[in-house]
Amino acid sequence: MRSALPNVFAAALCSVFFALCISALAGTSAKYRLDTLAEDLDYPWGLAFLPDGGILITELGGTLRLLSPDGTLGSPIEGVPAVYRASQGGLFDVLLDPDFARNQTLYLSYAAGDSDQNGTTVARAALRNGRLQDVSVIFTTNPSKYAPLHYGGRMILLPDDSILLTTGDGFDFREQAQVVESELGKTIRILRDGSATGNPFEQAPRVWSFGHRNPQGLAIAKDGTVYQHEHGPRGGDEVNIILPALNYGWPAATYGIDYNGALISPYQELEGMEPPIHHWTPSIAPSGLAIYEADVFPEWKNSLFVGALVDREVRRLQLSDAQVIAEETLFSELDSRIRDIRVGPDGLLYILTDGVGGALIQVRPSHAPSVAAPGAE
Ligand SMILES: [Ca+2]
Repeated sequence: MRSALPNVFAAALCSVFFALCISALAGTSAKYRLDTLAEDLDYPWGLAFLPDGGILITELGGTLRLLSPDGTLGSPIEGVPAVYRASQGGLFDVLLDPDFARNQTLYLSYAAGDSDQNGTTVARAALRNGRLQDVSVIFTTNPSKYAPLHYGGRMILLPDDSILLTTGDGFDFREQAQVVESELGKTIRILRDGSATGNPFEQAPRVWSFGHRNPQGLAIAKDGTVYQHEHGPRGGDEVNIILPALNYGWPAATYGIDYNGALISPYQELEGMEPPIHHWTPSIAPSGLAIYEADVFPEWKNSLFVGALVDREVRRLQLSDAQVIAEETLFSELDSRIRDIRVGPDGLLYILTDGVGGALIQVRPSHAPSVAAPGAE
């Protein structure tokens, strides 16, 4: 479809003005092309790669779609539990069970409830004969809240095959992010049957870490490091490394201010609270997070890829020893709000653009032959 030219002019300039260009260039960007694999998606939000090469895609309105290995986009899969679709609420992420090939089991995160009482919820189901069966709710955020805002909703598997889930602070309930017993503004760790053992807080058995605002990015590196990002208010979007029992500060410590300009806290950092490893002011509105450790794009190895809704682009953060040493803007030619970005089992990047008419975009090296894909040019 579209290709990016190598950044030869910048590279030439930087050979002259080397010192000025270290952080801007650090690992001159790879040459790539963008192919549209699926389009006319309705607010796509998350995806999962199936063992047979298919891709499951969630849509915020409460539909789950299958992009078959032959490139056909299926009708909504039957059996998805009813979601609370309002404002930021709806169907969020899809995560495959580690034994999916044997048990066809997957997990969906979504907003459930009504305008008085709703919250981030996780259901477990089996995808058999093209529909979801044996659906059971294994997690509901306690307490519920009323605002249809700030749900978090991203899931990953930890190395012990338990599920890590982000929840938001519910917007009107930000102080609860500092209350360990509340499941608002937390990362939650549950076993795959919804039970919880081995977590750090006796009084809050499902809570893994606290002090979060609205995390919509979660990724785990091969070495087990868990990266997360979260929306700040006005400014103060953050990237964090998540460890159990730690306090990530919101709203006691933040680099952002309130939407109306008011100070939320006089503190950007506080003793006993984990500072972000990277933060953005003004906000980019991050959604979707991938860590690139594959070999297809050697220039991008050991990078975080962060989707940006407001900035309509992707930020690549070059890592060294789990620290961000450089930042690069990519894929702004899509001119789209970016909802999710993932690394496929093939080592390629996959991007979901947000909104009505959202698309699944594949990023492949520009020198590699394109596979037959619907919408590819
Ligand atoms: Ca923080």
